[in-house]
Amino acid sequence: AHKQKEVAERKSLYPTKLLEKSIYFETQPVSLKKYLLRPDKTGIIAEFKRKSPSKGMINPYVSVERTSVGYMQAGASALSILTDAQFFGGKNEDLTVARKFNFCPILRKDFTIDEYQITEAKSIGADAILLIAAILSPTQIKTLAAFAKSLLLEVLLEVHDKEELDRSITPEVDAIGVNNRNLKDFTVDITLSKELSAAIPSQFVKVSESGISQAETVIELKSYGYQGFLMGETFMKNSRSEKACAEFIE
Ligand code: IGP
Repeated sequence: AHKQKEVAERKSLYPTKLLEKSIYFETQPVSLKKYLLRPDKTGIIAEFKRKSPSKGMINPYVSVERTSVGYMQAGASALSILTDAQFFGGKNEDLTVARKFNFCPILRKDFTIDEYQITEAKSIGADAILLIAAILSPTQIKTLAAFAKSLLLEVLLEVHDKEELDRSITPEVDAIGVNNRNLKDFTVDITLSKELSAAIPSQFVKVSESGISQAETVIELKSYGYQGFLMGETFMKNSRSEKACAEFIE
């Protein structure tokens, strides 16, 4: 609900017509899907987030420039940038900064509920957006994903269980993310990714999200068919997040 208000406010300040003047409507997007499938890459989508509802403040003074460049130098396949202010302490400018300093796919991590936010994602230089099955109807998912496609943005659809997966899956999305974090009690359990893997059709890139802190876990999830690994806290809780990422990948 806080999103609806926030989006309405931004819409009146920066109408769609204005956003469409951004140079990113003319530049070629970088494919998240392709990068995750490249065998020479780690598959790690390294996330930038200052705080979270489950952990509170993680790393308030961290530099998005240093962190994002460091993540990519460490060998990450892509970046995930939180732009939600209220729960994650993010802003659109974080993504714009990351965009200016990196050539790689960038996922705009936000609670997408409106087409306006997708135009906005494009205007700030994102290559992919997130749709969360738990907060959207199957029709909304289909419509928003088709709209993203029309702007050449890729879509990561996030699910938490088999029921969400079955009702939400649609050919307009590119990747399916299984979120190992339970949204009710914030516990994480990667067995969820293992259980759901077989239910995800092979034309979708499989991403395991949240609670990954061990290289062994990545190797194990790969054996279950996962190609993408979304990791935030493990890196961000270190004041030198990019160093933590480099050490993890080594
Ligand atoms: C990263 P972790 O446990 O490595 O910090 O998790 C990512 O999966 C998590 O931030 C996330 C998220 C989301 C954040 C998953 N889905 C939806 C905001 C909105």
